[in-house]
Amino acid sequence: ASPTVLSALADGVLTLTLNRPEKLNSFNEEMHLALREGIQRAHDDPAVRAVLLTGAGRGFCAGQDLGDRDPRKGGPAPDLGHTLETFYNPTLRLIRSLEKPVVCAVNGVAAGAGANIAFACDIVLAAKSAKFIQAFAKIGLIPDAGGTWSLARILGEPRAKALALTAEPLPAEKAADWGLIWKAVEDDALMPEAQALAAQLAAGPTLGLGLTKRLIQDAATRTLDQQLDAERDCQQQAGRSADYAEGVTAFLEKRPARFSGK
Ligand code: T3D
Repeated sequence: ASPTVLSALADGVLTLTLNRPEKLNSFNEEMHLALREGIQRAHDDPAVRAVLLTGAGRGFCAGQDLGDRDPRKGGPAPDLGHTLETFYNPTLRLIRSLEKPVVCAVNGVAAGAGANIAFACDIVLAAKSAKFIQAFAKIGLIPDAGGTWSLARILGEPRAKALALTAEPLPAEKAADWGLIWKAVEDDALMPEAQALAAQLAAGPTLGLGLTKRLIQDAATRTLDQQLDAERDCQQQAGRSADYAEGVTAFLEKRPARFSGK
C-alpha cells in the first residue's frame, strides 16, 4: 500500500502530502501517525528549515474518516475525547510549537478537522476552487482540531458561529478576504507559489523566524508589558545568531544574505 503521507526533503523544505485521495485524504489512524511523525521530524532534523503541507488528488483533507466511525457496525459509541487527545491534539500542538515556518497549500476541499489543521499552519495558500467547511454540525459534533479557537480568534464570534453552526462552505477567496488564510491563488499557480514561498522561508534566518512565530502566537495571551519583555529576550537571542551577523554584513556589502539557519 502507498504511504498515507508522502514525505520529501529538498533544499530545507520538508513537503508532507496527505495521501488518501480516494477518501479526500480523510484521517485514519495510520495517516494520523504518519503526519505526526513527519512534523516530529521537522522538529528534530536541523536540515528541515520549513514545512509544506498539502494534499494529493482533488481534496486537501475531509477530516476524520467516517468509515471508521460507522455506528451500524455496532459496539459502544466511540470515545471521541480520547481520539482527539490521542491523535488530533498532539498534531496541532506539534504544528504550533514547531519553531520553523509551516506553509499549507490547500489544493481542494478542506472539511472538518482538515480545515482546522490548515488554519493552525503559519501561512495558508489555497486554490481558488478550494473551500473550507466546518462540517461538524452536519454530524452532531463540535469543531475540533483547534477550530473553535482559531475561528473565534481570527474571525470573531459572528462569523465563527455562523460558519460552525451552519457548516456552510467558505470559498477560498472569501476566506482570504476574511483574513482566515493568507491568499487564494489560481489553481494552477498554487503549488508553484507555495513551493517558492516554502523555499524562501527555508533559505531564511530559521532561528529568527522561529522566534517570530512563537512571539506572535503568544501575544494574544500577554499584556503589552509582558510582550515587550518577551521581545527583548528573543531579540537578545536573535542578535547572537550567525544569521544576524550575516544579514547585517550582507546589507553593508550590498549583496543577498546567505543564511545558514543558525
Ligand atoms: O472521530 C473523531 O475522532 C473525532 C474527530 C472528528 C474530526 C472531524 O473531522 S469530524 C468531520 C468529518 N468530516 C466530514 O464530516 C466531511 C465529510 N465529507 C463531506 O462532507 C464531503 O465529502 C466533502 C464536502 C468534503 C466533499 O464533497 P464532494 O461531493 O466533493 O466529494 P464526495 O463525493 O462526498 O467524496 C468523495 C469520496 O470521498 C467519497 O467516496 P466514494 O463514494 O467515491 O467511495 C466519500 O465517501 C469519500 N469521503 C469524503 N469525506 C470522507 C470520505 N470518506 C470517509 N470519511 C470522510 N470524512
